[in-house]
This record gives sequence, structure tokens and C-alpha cells, in this order.
Amino acid sequence: MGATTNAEVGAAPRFHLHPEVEAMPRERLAALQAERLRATVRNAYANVPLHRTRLDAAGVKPEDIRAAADVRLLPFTLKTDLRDHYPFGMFARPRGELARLHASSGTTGRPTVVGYTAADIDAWADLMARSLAAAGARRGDVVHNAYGYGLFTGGLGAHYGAERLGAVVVPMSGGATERQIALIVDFGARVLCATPSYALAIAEVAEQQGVDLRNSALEVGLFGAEPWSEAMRREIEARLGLRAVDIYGLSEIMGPGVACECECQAGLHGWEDHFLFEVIDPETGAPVPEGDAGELVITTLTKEALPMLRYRTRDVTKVTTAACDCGRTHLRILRITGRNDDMLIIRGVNVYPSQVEAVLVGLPDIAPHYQLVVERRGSLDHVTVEVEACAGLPHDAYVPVARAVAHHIKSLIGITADVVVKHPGEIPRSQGKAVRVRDLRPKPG
Ligand code: DLL
Repeated sequence: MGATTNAEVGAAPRFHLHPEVEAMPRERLAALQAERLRATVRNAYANVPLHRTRLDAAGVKPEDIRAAADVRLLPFTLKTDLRDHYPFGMFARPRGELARLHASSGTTGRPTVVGYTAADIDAWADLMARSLAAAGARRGDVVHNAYGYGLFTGGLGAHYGAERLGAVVVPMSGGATERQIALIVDFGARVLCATPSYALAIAEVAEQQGVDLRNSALEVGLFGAEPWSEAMRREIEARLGLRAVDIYGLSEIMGPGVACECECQAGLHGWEDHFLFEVIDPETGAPVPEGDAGELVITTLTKEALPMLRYRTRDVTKVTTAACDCGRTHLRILRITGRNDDMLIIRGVNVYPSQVEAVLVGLPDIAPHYQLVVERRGSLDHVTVEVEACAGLPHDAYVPVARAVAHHIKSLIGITADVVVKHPGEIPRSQGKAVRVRDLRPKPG
């Protein structure tokens, strides 16, 4: 298993679950988008007062939408719009016509609440099944689902998708890591769904227990819900003996399965028959040229209960429409570097936690667990990078290792950071989304 199996899977013929849409010529995809965009704007205009007011102010009527590019006529929607219209003010269907609600707690104030009709849940299951298949999952596979079940969209999103694919789902949720490992082995899971940080925590506990998951049936992992680096991908692949695939989504738009990597692992196919993707300059709102970094903006094309017009995700990425070796025609979102709001500015240098991760993972003597502590010293922001010693590293090596790590960070990212080496196990492990930044700066206002 392990590396050999990965090679075999990589050589397998590229399987498309929905071949007629996944390989649709881009001109036909654009025509489908135009038609669905018009219907979405019609739904939003007729049923959501906020959208109607904004569209009227912009002088745009649903009939004005003739091409996919006309999305640029539409006003943006922000996360604060959902909060301001808590709980159901942005829904285009009355409560009695909904099949499900999800919510995310957020760090401040009211949660963000999202709703789905039965048809929305059905489309989501299809897209998650398509994503699982693109990653290499197949009918009959045992899918161990360690995404949290509950208001978070990860657990139920992956669950319905795996069932739709015809896989056998183990609805494990996060936590009870030792039990997870036993069940992965005993049930012969071929597919693992988890956040990348939790996947690493599973690998670590397995190693401590003397269980070599590289010898298990695991071959494919769908990891997402938080930013992670290529270095982290290699680390997880080496320690779990599987192909680690990146999966993206957000509850405001649907949940997991908005975009997913295929077996080529060369960027996440954004499913353009259901969503319209743009990348904009966050300052001006203007589109950036293809391949340039900017903020991802997503418009839903089929959602009934919660149509979203040009939702500002705050996620920073690049996209490409270049052909992929898998034969899918849908554009690829390159790895999400981080969120606008997670970006730190250290002495004028913009830094995302995932960039620090890329430097840390794979360095000798330290384990791939870390946290950034940000403080205000005088008028400047200062960052301390807390890393963890590998088991067995002698104490008198901690200071020289810290110095070496600081040197790598300075030379590769260009920032000066204090580095503190903690004892093995001292950095908190996540069961879901990892907390990468402890921000001790005074809150504005
Ligand atoms: O995290 C949905 C999800 C569940 C995606 C399971 C993938 C797997 P939210 O809790 O609403 O939804 O958080 C969405 O998480 O705007 C990104 O900032 C971040 N995020 C999600 N996937 C990725 C990824 C789920 N692959 C927010 N890479 C998004 C980087 C990601 N960031």
C-alpha cells in the first residue's frame, strides 16, 4: 500500500461521475451559466428585498443578464449582509419550504445562518459526490468521515455526497482520535475526509500507538475547510500513505464541494455549472487578469433558498482556465493562500499563516504543529512563532533550533519573528479547523 498504491491510483483512467457536464466545452458552459445566472437574479429580485433594493439602485433588471460576464453588473454581497438580516432575511423561500439550516458561529456576534430547500440539498449531494469521485473515491469504498457533524457543513455535506456516490459512509465526526484509528483499520476505510490539521493529528496519534496507517486500506484523503500548504500535503501523504486532495467550500455558498482537486492535484476544479467564479482586486472591486492573485467572488447559479450574488469570500487565490490533464473543463482555483482578514502585515510585509507553515513543515527537529502569536509593540505588529520540538530533541538544542527556524523564516518570507520551541504535544491539536493565530493586539473601538 502507501506509495505503491498511490502510483497505481494515479495511473488509473480518469473517471468522471458526470461526464456530460465535467467535460462540457467552455462555450457551452458559458451559455449554461448565462441562462442560470438570469434565473438566479430573477429569484433574488423577486424574493429577497435586500437584493431587489440593491439591483434597483444599480439600475439592473433580471432581463439585463444576457451573458455570464454580465455578472459584473451586479452589486456585491458581504458576510455582514447575512448577519444584518439574521436569521432568515436573505432567504428566497419561506421557512416552511426549507429542508435544512446550517450555521457558523463566527468570532463576533450573531452566527451566519444558511438555508437549503430539498432541491438545494440534492444538488449539494451531487456536487460532493462529483468531488469525491474526482479525488479518486468510488462506489463501494468505505469513506471515513471525520468532518464535524452538526451546524458545520463539513460532516453532513461529505456524508450525503458519499452516499450519493454509492460509498459506505462511516459518520465518525471529529474527536475520539484513538477510536477513529481503530475504525479506519477495522472497517478498511479507503477514503478519509477531515481537516488537514486533524488528519495530521490522526497520523500522530497512530504513530504513538504503533499503528502504521500507511499499511491500512487508506488511499485517498479529501482535506479542506482551512488553509494548508503544499509542504503539509507532502507531510500528510507520507505519514498516512494516501493521496491528499484539496477540497474547498463555504457555508454561505453551499458547504464543501464548491471546488475540489482531481487526481492530478493541480488546483481545485470550481464546479462552474453551479457557481460563477470571479477574482477581484479587494481594494477596487475590479476583476484582476487571469492568473493574478485576488479575492475570490462567487455567485450561485442553482441555489433556490439562498441565492448569492457576487459573494465576497475574502479568500485569496488565483484561477486558471487552462486545460487539465483529467479532461475536465471547469476552471481551477489554485490553493487558497488564506483570508484577507487573516493576513498579517509585519513591518510592511504581507504574511499569511500558510506561508509560515510552508517554511516550518519539513524542517528537521520540529513537528508540524505551530501557532502565530501577534502582538502590538509600540506602533508595530510583532509576531512570535511557536513551534514544537520533535520527541527526543534534547533541551539544550531548543535555542539553536529556534534560531535556525527564525533564520529560515527571515530568508524565505522576509519577516523577523521570534521563535519559541515548545515541548512535544504542547501546541493544541485540532479536531476541526486549527487555530493558527492568537491575536493579542488591542481590538479596534
Ligand atoms: O469550511 C466548508 C468545508 C467543509 C470545506 C469541509 C471543505 C471541507 P465554512 O465553515 O463556512 O465552510 O468556512 C469556509 O473556510 O471561506 C475558507 O476561508 C476556508 N476554507 C474552506 N476550504 C478551504 C481550503 C467550510 N480547501 C471558509 N483551503 C472559507 C483554504 C479553506 N481555506
